[in-house]
Amino acid sequence: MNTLIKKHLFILLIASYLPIACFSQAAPADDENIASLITFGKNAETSWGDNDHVQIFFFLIPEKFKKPVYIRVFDPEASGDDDELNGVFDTETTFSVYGGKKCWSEEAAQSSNPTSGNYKSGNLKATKTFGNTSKYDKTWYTFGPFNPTEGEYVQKFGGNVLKVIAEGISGDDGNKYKFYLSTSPTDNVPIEGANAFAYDYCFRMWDDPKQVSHIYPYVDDKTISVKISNFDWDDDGFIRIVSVARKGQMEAVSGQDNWVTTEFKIIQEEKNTSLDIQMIKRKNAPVKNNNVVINVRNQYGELLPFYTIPIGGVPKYKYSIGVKQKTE
Ligand SMILES: [Ca+2]
Ligand SMILES: [Ca+2]
Ligand SMILES: [Ca+2]
Repeated sequence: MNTLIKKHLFILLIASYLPIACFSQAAPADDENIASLITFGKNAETSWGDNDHVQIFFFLIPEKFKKPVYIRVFDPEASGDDDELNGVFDTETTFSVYGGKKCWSEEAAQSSNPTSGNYKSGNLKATKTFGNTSKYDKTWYTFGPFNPTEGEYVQKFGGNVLKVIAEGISGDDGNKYKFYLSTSPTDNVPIEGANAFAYDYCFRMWDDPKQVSHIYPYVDDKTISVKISNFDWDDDGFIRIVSVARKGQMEAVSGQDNWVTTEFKIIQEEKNTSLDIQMIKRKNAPVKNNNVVINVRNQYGELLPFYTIPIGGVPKYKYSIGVKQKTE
C-alpha cells in the first residue's frame, strides 16, 4: 500500500470515530430519531395528540462559547403537506425566544402543562407569529443573533440558557417543526458542548413501523423513583425503558386522548445516567400521524429534563449491573 492511500485510510478511520452527533444541536436530534415536534392550534381537541398547545424548549450554550448564536425553526408554519390539516389551515403559531433571569429557573417555565403561571418568564428577545403562508414551508426561519450572555446563566449547567416557546394561538391544525441552535443565520452549524432540553415533549411518531424513537431523561443523584407518563399513544405498539441496569422494562401505554403512568425505582447505578425511553410501533397496522406527549417525574413530582444529546451518551445495558440487580 502506498503512503498516500495509507494516509487517506487513516483519515477515514479517524473521521469515523468523531462524535459528530455530539456536536449536533438539532431538536429533535439524530439519537432521538423523532420525526418532528408538533404543536396544535389552541382550538384543536386534545384527541389529536397535543394536550396543551404549548411547547417549551431550552437551549444551553456552554460558558466558554462567546460568539453570537441563532435559533432556527424548520417549517414554522402550519401550511402545506408536511403539516396536519384539520378542515382548512387556519392555525397561527407564535415562536418566542426568551433570555435573562428566570427564563429557565422560574418554576412555571419547567411545567408539563404551561397553561397558567409565568412560563413566559425572563426577557422576550424575539417573537414571530406564523399563519397559513408557504413562505417558510420546508425551510428555515432564523431568530437572532443572540449574545450567549443574553440567556440565563445556570451554574449547574455551566452555561447560558435561552428558552423558546411555541404556542398555537389560534386554529386547530397541527404544526410540525424542528429547531436548530446554530452559529450561522443561514446554515445549521453546531456549537461544541451545547445541548437542548425540554421537560415535556409533544412530537410526531414516524409512520414507518421499523423506526424506533427515543427520549433520554437524565436521572440525577437525588432521584430514587420515576414516573413515566405518556399521552395519546393510540396503542401503537409498546414503550420500554433501557438503562445501564435494564434490558427493556415495559411501560403501560395510553390509548386515545388519555394519560398513562408507570412508576419504578431507580437503582444506584442508574443515578447520573440517562434512561432510554424507546417507542416501538406495532408492526401490523401501525398508527399513522401519531402525535404523542411524554414526561418523566421524580419522587418529588419534579420533571426530569430530556436532553436531545443524552448526558453520558446513549445508555447501554450492562449485563453485570442487571444480574446484580436481579439477585438483590
Ligand atoms: Ca383548521
Ligand atoms: Ca410546520
Ligand atoms: Ca396520538
